[in-house]
Amino acid sequence: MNNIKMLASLGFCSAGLISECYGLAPEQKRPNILYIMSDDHAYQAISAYGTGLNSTPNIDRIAKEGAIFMKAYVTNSICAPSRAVMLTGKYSHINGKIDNVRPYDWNQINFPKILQQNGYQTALIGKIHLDGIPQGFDYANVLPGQGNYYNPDFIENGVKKKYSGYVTTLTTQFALDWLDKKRDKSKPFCLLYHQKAPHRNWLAEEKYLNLYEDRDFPFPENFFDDYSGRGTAAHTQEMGIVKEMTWGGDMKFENDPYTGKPTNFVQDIKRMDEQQRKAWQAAYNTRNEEFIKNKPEGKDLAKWKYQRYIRDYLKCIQSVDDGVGEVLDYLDKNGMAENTIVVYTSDQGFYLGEHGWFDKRFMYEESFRTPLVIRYPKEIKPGTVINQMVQNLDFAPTFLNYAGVKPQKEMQGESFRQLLNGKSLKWRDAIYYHYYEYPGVHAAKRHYGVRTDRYKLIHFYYDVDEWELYDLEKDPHEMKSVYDDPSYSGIRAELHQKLNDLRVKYKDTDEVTKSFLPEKKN
Ligand code: SGN
Ligand code: CA
Repeated sequence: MNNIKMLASLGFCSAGLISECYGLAPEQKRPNILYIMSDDHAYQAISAYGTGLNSTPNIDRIAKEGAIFMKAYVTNSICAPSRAVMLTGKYSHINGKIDNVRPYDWNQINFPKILQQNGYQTALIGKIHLDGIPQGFDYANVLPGQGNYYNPDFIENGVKKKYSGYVTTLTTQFALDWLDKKRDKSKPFCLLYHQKAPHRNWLAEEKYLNLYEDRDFPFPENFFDDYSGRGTAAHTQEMGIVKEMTWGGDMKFENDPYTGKPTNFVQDIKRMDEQQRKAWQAAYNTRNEEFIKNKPEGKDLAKWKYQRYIRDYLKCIQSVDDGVGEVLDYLDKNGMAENTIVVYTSDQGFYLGEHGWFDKRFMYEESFRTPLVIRYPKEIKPGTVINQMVQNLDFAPTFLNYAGVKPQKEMQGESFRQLLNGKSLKWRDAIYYHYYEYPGVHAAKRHYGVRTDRYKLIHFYYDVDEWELYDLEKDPHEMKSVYDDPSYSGIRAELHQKLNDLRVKYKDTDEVTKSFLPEKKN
């Protein structure tokens, strides 16, 4: 046993001694961590990913001055579970937060708690969507639940208050205020700066209400997908832009343009002040009237709905990107850019019309995958591109690693620092996924699966028992399962084996899966 390990095993690694125990010279400054996360931000809507949809110069700056991950994934593509995974470094079946409905246990260990115990100042600002009082933070100013876009409530260290303004700009303002005035500057910090936007139902900041209205966005090539070539799950989901987007909340009509009946209109309208409401009406009224005159049908209606969706969605992202620019400027102005790790990611991906969908949940690529860019000038070369598969499971061990602290041994992710500093290229060759929230909103069936660099095997279960297999090289848009194609029988067997191995490795056995099934009603 070396000296460090011996000291650690004897319990000598208390707060303050940690940096010495794990090999950091005491005089070496531990990095700050600025962890920026938004909600439902698809990688397709970040210009650094090269899809050409919109322009996000500030998020792109993180990628240019640092690294971009081309294959970053989540373990369970839905909001609250994803956040629980990122905090704990453990899969949903271990941390207990399998869906948006079940309670989250804040008493369990999370990486901010460990950082706090090791001399970090920690803060959580914005959306967290986990019930209960956040633990592990010296300062918390969070939205209740999903939060509101306009004049939202925030809960500051347990005290709820309504604020005037737009949620994205307020969240940024609170983050800057904490960085500048509220933290203990003698300590390194870890700030979770988490935006609600661009979550449904995509309400833009006043100044962006007219952005993109003169642009027609291209349709994904599988926008009119008929789901042939796949099993039941793709056929029975309820996340279609045409079928499931509502006239009120999503399309912003006070009355259904076809029946004239009042819709369940945007709830935030009630929170808006006179001026905000006027800006809204000015932006939507004329366009809505024009639509009512034309009343398109069939594919034209589908296309119109898509354009309204994508424009509103992208407007929300513009405010998120502005906020990123403001915090990056703050670091520059205060000489902190060099010693601060800046991460930008989302709680999961999102469908922007691929397969005709919005929302997420499925293991099909656009929701499974999430954007991830990171900057740390001390260790990461500008322009680094990472092609290995990482998951949100890896955040906790990675941040602890950078802070010079050993992760809790039950954590299931791995530090991806080694990929970024080029020290090791040994890495996993497969990732594991498990989604649970069914029956539930959007009706995406329960499933788990494995993805390798080239293939994806998915098992849909509960009220079906169906397998799908995709060759992502030949079929990147996942239009045809080759599970029953005899020429893939070898690959299929290999993937089944890999899936079993991963279920054993991550302790997600059939018994465990069964324990999370809803009780059958008699
Ligand atoms: C709300 C949305 C859904 C969304 C869930 C979960 N409907 O219910 O579309 O899938 O949240 O989203 S809404 O009309 O109320 O916006 S998550 O990001 O929190 O998981
Ligand atoms: Ca989300």
